[in-house]
Amino acid sequence: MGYAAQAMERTFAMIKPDGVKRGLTAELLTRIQRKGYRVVGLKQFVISRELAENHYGEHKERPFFGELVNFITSGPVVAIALEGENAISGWRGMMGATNPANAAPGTIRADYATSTGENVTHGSDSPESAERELGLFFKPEELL
Ligand code: FUP
Repeated sequence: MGYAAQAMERTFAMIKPDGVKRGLTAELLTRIQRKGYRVVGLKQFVISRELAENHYGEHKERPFFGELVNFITSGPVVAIALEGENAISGWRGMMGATNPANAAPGTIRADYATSTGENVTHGSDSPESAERELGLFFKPEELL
C-alpha cells in the first residue's frame, strides 16, 4: 500500500448509442485500459425502455427525460463494469463535463461529444449509484 491509500472501487461505465454508432468503442476501451482500470464486465446490447427509465429514474420529472430515453434506446450501447483505485471519480474525470462545451481539453466529451444530449459516455456519480447501476445492468455472475 502506498502513502496515500486509495479505495478500490467498482463503477458502471457505458458507451452510449452515439459512441457505438461512430465506432469509438475500441478507442474508449483503450483509454480505460491504459488508465489501468480492470474491465470486470462487458456487453453490447440495446437497452429496453424499462431499463432506460429505471436507470435514469432520477431525471423522470425533467423536460428532457423522454428525449433521453429515446436516445439511450436508439441503438446498441456497451455496458462496462470497471474496477480500479478511485474508479468512480476517475472515470467521471476521464469523461469530462456533461455539456461538452464545458468539458476540459483531452476528456472524452471534449474530444468526441456533440451536445449535452449526445455525450458519448455515462459514468456512475457515487458509490451508491455505482452499486445500483451495476445491479441494473449486470447479474453477479457476469462480473469476473
Ligand atoms: P452525467 O452524470 O454527466 O451523465 O449527467 P446527468 O446525470 O446530469 O445527466 C444524464 C444525462 O441526461 C446526460 F448525459 C444527458 C442528459 N441531459 C440532457 O439531455 N439535458 C440536460 O440538461 C441534462 C442532462
